Amino acid sequence: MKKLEFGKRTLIMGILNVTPDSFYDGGKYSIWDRAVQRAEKMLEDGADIIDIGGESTRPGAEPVSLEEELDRVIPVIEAIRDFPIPISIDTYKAKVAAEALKHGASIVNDISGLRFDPEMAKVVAKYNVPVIIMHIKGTPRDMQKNPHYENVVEEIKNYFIKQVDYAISFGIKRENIILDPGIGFGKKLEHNIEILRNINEFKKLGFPLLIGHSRKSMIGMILDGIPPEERLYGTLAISSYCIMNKVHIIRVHDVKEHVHLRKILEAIVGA
Ligand code: 7PJ
Repeated sequence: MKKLEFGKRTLIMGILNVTPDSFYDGGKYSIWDRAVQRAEKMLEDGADIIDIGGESTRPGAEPVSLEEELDRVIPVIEAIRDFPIPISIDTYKAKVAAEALKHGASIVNDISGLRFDPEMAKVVAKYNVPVIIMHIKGTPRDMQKNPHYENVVEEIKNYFIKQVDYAISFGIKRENIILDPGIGFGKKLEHNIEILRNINEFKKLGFPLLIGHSRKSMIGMILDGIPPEERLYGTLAISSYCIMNKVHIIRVHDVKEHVHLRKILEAIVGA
């Protein structure tokens, strides 16, 4: 079992979309061999984890069928299962998670925080693997339709406490839980900023924290509407902030750039 080591340095999770419609990769890697090539490049560039997803959860995206999602991700997992780094499966479907785990994935990344599929908690408990519990308000289809919070940080913290209890009630071990406030998932720009500003509030809950901000719309909004292709430098700015604040995992498209970023910061402040 490939173990994740937390606390020494921020881990870099490389995003591998196996989708024809993903907002950044734009279908370039939609076919399996392109996905595998991209995974090989991420490994070579120094990724600590590869996160494979077969369904786009960008705002407004339509769900894909179970069969289609399996058909996209399983061949890619099989092709890279012997990599020396762990593979995580980005899905909210228990069946996809179970099949991915059988075929070589060893982390579950659930954007619904174990809520969309009632079987998900059982699968995670059965395979005894780390799980990322993300916060989302609404569903990918409707989440950006005027989300409202009284206190976004408190609401997400309370959600985490509730979902951790839920996970533990199914036999998921505490040490397997990773929390993620879900940048852009039912949040306006001001909410995303508030989350980042209060990053240490989430860490106080005592679980490793993941942040997924890579090339997201909050960066486009701050930078006068630039498109995803131009959001690398903005992404790196937020990543620097995350690394300086000892976030445990950052989920990014651009692995090499982030390995460089982390090396420079470690050279200055110490690993
Ligand atoms: C996230 C994710 C995130 C976690 C996506 C995109 C949208 N999983 N999957 N956290 N985002 N855990 O990459 O823009 O922020 S898909």
